[in-house]
Amino acid sequence: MKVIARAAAVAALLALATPPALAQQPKYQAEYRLSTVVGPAFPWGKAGERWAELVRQRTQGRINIKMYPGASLVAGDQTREFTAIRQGVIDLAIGSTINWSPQIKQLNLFSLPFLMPDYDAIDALTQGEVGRELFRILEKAGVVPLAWGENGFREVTNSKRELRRPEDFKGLKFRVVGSPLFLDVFSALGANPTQMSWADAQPALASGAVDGQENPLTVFTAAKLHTVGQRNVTLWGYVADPLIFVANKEVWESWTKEDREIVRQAAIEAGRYCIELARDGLLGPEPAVVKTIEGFGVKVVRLTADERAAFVKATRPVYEKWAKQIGPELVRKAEAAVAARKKKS
Ligand code: X2X
Repeated sequence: MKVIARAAAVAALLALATPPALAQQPKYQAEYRLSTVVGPAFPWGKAGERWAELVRQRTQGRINIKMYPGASLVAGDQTREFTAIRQGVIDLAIGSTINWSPQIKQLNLFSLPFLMPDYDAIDALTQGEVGRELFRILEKAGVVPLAWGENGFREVTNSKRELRRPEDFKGLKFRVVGSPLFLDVFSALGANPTQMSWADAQPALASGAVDGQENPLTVFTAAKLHTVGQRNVTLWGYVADPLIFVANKEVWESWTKEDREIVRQAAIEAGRYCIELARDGLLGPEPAVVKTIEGFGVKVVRLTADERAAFVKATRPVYEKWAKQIGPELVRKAEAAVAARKKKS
């Protein structure tokens, strides 16, 4: 007994002799790779820069984030981004719900046509119980969700004609993003949709391989889509894609508690900044960004309530089909949150 007690005492002394700071000093990488689809000319990329900057300052450079726009860590294939985060090819990301929805089917929620009539509806989802549920789903999928940002309401544009009625879509070729839901929406309108990455979309528009596309107006202006033939814009606000800030789980766990808190808080602040930029010039009855686009000689179509209702009707079967895939309970919860939303804007 005595011997054992002495051995325990020696072990305790040895443990004390090891300086705790040295024993617990985590190994940090020289650089953490942050993936985004677009760069600093866009609210999304500006938010990435802000996140990196805040973290660098507040950790005194311990955590050095470098942004890789153009989804370049996955060779531009934005629909593979989520898998690459899980695998550790990407350390941090700010991703669109659309691009991650092939892996996380519930993220298709925001792409249900005409679910969200205004910005308050987006907020009611992301800032409420639905948003928390989606974060729990992401956690279960093995990543660490930190904050919400925003890409924005996606308006439809094309080089050929004004789009006022579902019939106007007939036969037009559209580039759509990589969730099959978008193929269904554009097919329901009688158009010919083709999935391609954002990197491929711009040359395809320039060459006329496709006639149109859909993206937020901040993307239209930053990417100068009027210079690749996009002469018509229809404000239909059919879907909006929030952005989500996440970290790879192992990377997250390699940081001290204090550093994790810094990274999370910086993501929340950069997320708010992103939302502010994404809505800047787009609020109110005659938004400044719309005026800017009209100034480029682009025809902007504003739908009447009846015209909008025709699009809601034409896309309703797609809504119903995808509500089943997303999960009827989550969709019902989202509809209730939208109906009960507080009006700010
Ligand atoms: O590819 C797009 O259309 C973009 C930039 O909006 C997204 O990544 C969803």
